[in-house]
Amino acid sequence: MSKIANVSPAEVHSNTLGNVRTGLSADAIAEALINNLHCLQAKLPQHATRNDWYMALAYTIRDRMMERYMATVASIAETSTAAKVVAYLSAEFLTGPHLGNSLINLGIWQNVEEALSRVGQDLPLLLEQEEEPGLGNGGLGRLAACYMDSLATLNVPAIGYGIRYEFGIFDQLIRDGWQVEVTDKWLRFGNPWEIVRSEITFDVKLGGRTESYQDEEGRYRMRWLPERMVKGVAYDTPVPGYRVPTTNLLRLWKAEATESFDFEAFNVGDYYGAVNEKVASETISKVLYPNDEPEAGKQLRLAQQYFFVSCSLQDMLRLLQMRGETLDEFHLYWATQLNDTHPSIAVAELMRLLVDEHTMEWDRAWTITQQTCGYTNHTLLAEALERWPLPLFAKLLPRHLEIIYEINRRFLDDLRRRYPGDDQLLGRLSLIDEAGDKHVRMAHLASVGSHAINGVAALHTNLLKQTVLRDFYRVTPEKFLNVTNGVTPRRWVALSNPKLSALITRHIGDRWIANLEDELQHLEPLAIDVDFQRDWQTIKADNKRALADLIKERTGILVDPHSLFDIQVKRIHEYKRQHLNALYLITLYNKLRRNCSAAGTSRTVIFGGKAAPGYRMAKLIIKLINAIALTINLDPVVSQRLKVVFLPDFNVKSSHRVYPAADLSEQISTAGKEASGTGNMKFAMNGALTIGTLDGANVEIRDAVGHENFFLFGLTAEEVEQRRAEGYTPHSLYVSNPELRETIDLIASGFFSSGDRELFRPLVDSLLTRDDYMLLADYQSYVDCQQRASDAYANRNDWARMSILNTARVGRFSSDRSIREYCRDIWKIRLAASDER
Ligand code: 26Q
Repeated sequence: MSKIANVSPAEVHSNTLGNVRTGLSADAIAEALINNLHCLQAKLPQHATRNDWYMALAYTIRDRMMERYMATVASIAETSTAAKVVAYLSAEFLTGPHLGNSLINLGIWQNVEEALSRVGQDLPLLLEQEEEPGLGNGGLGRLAACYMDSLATLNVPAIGYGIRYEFGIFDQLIRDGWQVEVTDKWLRFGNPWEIVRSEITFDVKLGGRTESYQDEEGRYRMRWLPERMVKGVAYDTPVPGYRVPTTNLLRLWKAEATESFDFEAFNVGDYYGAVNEKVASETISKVLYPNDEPEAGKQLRLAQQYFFVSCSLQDMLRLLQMRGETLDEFHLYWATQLNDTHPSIAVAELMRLLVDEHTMEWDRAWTITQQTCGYTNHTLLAEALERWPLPLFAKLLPRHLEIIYEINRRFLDDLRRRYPGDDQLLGRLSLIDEAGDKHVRMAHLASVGSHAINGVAALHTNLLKQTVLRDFYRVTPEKFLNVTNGVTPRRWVALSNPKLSALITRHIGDRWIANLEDELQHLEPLAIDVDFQRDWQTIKADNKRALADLIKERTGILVDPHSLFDIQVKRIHEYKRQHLNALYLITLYNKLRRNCSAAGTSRTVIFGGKAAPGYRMAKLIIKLINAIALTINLDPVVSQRLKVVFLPDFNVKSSHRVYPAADLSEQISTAGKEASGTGNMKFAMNGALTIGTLDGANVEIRDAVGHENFFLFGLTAEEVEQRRAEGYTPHSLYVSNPELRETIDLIASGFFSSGDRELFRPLVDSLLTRDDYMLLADYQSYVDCQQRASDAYANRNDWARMSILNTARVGRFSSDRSIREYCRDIWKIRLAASDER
């Protein structure tokens, strides 16, 4: 044992680390920067590149999180603290860049700015240098990141478990108006935020078969004889709470080859083959699937899910044992949240670990599994519910399939007793879909294996109970509850909108950052204060200029910061109806071509978002938007009043510039299709007014901000269903509405495609023959509503008042509120008195 082992952390801190590693003054930080530049980047200041400075700064900041991080980790692994720990299981964590957020949460922004200026560096340039970890597709992954921030801020000990993808979501280029995907090499220059835990590794079995045997005590048992094994290695990223002691961790697993298995058992004498095996093992954590809906039958995707779930549960068992608790206590120690069905194999894996590997009796293991797991559903789209073909499942996870059969047998037996003779009900609830090719229904596995099932907005939860999980609601209504999503005000206001933050703080103090729900409403009286309105408008104008600069840089398009900034940023999907926005643009274009009076509202309409690489229609929508943009922006008359921009590569980093610059937020999904939406909240927090349907969290946002401060249009979810039931015929709407007909005809004529009538035909045909997402049914109502928005914008002071009210009234959409609800209703975690509201 080295001598240091007996030294208390405080002594280590003062004796060996000293000020250079922990000091928060500008002096200490400046010294640390030079020190890190020297020791870690091997550079003298005069030779350092911008990236060298960025790395030196990142390590300097990371150093300053270590003490709290180690204390939190110790508290998770030690007996002394009795607190329950949250394990947030998610295949995606879309954290975005870490540097700025860390400075905000640690409260050292100004000192760092000062330190940098002493060494001749500029913070904004270094913030720009960070390559963001794009380890998620969109809403679901970003929600996980917001929840990690709130968990730490509320001092709830938590580990986010996921996958350390080597390649995150692709970078999007736009070439000739089309999306082109480029691999995201985010680890190219190293990742200063992570700490590799080479000693924390777990083996994960794959494939092969099972066999029964009798153990020493004569019990009949099963064992799994896998075909291959991979090893998961833990990579930890500290997650500091906002100005609190708690610094949680994001623990992401990287797949590597297991030395023993690949190199000794099978490949003796076959060096080349052994290396190939190694490569094959590592593919598991190689790349994030770029679809925001499941793709059928991709074995590697199932392997990814099982890989990270198995490592995570093994780690949780290890930590439980370190704490000296018995396995019987698992659910008292861990609250495990399943972020959609992607980690739902956890239900079968926990059963396998407890029963097969730790000889626990089935019933006991089942109680523990149900007590620990909670399942969050994020979709109502039937086609987006995860199902795995039985043969594929059996091949990769033979033991889990047996366990699922056993879970199912017991579940159905129980139902048979409760609902005698209702075989249809049993068939609908079964974990196995027997219609046609057999499938495992992952939402059913997650629902049966959890004590709580939640939707992500009030409407969504209600629809869940009536549609995709209707039968589960019938048999276990007590499991269902709603937790409306939220977003973290640290990243989405304090970090990305510093000027607005300063203004708010000047008037109501800075407590809003950690207590949005109670504090932000104090802005309300200021909504009619003309001086405040003026300051508010000035800041919005500044933010719009900053976005205009980004647009210029990325696209070459010049936009007018005085125009109404009308923004739709989100994944490109037919249900989100970016093409309804496009139809409106063409309509407006036609109107302006006929009569472009100087009066009236000028608009800049901005789109951003990625399409799944295999989603043909979504990619065609991007092409259409760019084609319309080209025509309009080149029209010498119309372009005075209207500009259209497709901002390429929308991601967390660019979104920091987008939300603060919006006047109007487009939330126009077909009612009943968007589970919640979270961009809607980010926009409103930054003072944008929403034009939207009664879908997802829009409903609650509208109730919060006041109906008069929200531009509502379109059918309700109920009306959508009714229209469909009546037999919806989009073509008759096309025939009866001349403005709509002119709009669609212009696309079909080849006007936006150099005369090519074929290019956009799939889009036009889809609208006229099926129109699955009912754009045409909502078209007129949308166009009229846009007109109301334009008219309202003409009165700038009134608009400013509404904008302020939007911000002031959306405090409840803080992820702190969501996490409080998860703690209270699902995880049964009591917050410290000081963290209660
Ligand atoms: C599943 C299996 C195979 C391949 C991919 C997937 C996959 C990956 C990502 C399926 C779905 C997703 C992402 C879904 C998502 O982001 N949903 C959004 O979640 C938000 C947070 O709750 C909601 O606000 C949005 O309404 C919802 O669309």
